Amino acid sequence: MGKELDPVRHFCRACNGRLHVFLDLGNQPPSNALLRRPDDRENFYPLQAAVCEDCFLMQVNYDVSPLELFGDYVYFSSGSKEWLDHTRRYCEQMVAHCGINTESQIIEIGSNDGHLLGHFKAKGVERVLGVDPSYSVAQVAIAKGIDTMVAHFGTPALAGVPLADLVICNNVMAHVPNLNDFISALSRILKPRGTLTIEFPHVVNLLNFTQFDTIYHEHYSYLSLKALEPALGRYGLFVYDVEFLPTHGGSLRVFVQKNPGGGDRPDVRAARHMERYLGDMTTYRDFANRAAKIRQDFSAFLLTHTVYGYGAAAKGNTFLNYCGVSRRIPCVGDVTPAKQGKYLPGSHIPVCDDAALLAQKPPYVLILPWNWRNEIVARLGPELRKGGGHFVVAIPELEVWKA
Ligand code: DWN
Ligand code: ZN
Repeated sequence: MGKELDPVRHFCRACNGRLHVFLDLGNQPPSNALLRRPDDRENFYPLQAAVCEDCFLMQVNYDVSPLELFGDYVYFSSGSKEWLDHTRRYCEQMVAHCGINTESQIIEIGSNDGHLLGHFKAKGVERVLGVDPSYSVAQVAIAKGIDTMVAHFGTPALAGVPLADLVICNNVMAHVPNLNDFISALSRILKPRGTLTIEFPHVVNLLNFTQFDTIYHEHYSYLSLKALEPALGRYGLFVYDVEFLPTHGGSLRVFVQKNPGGGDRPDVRAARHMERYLGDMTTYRDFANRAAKIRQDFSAFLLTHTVYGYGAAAKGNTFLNYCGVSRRIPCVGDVTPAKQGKYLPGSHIPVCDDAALLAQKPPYVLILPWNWRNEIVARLGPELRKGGGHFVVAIPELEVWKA
């Protein structure tokens, strides 16, 4: 028998340092792989969080193939009104900040359904290009007239990609197994005076607010300035500013250029200060203990209450599968047509639309995407209130309130 390759990663994807595993979420299916039928069988893979002992990049230590994860993607980033507002504001800001004009070339990596590039097009910027590996979401962008390349971005996929004045990487870098190749490709498409912005959920918030549910195979890395700066620097890219954003539980937007000049801006220093405990292993141990407590509290609550779910988010599946929830939750409501009528991976809970959920007069509705809590409360609250229903969130700790 030939020697099998060990699929578990022991060394850091960024710097090759040794990995230290601190949280085991069990064997889990890819969290966006919704099932078409309740008796379909999904693939399960180990889901463990680890941190590099050298550069302190947090990452999963088992890489599921991106082809399996992103081929037929069901996450459409225009599913939330708040997010649409967020991308509109970003467009306004970048037009002013980078002097974007009708001659500028803009490239967005992980362009999903193209709504962000649509904002630039509406301002008369014609040279916009999206790159996304998922055919299902790219088709929506193309139908809207957004030029989109269906490809996994990286150095092998650069043929025909122009040089850009602005390269946008919003919530995409975490989804890349080969971080160094990805950053090298970013550097190659950025004009010498171009700007690159990278937006990502800040790992400091993940750790401080016990957002363990955002750990899933799709997210190969959990980013910080501490881990990102050396990785960017290897390819001649330098951070010159950061911005703190409330999105996805607290994100960082990092501004990068090849030759920024000038000293560190105050927010860069503030971000580094926030990250001062990332090199301390007790940070990770305490986080893992709090995740276990959340599981314990929610499991006890579920035993004594009739709970429905809302928001078939990827993070919801990590949570439900870590808690070992199965059909005890009768259904989960979600506005995304591509998710409705399907079944959650692992738990096999059916996904329905808002009306079908509310028709059941749910006494308790667990909001799985806690990051959209306000928007969801506004959407469901009035109807839920009529039946005396309650909302529940489990993260950062169990909270129950009357609708
Ligand atoms: O990195 C990623 C990010 C940014 O988003 C991806 N890997 C996948 C995705 O993560 P997620 O699935 O946890 O994202 P959301 O945006 O928290 O998911 C929200 C879900 O809830 C969507 O399926 C849409 C749904 N929703 C709804 O049904 N009604 C959302 C809102 C606000 C609503 O009112
Ligand atoms: Zn490392």
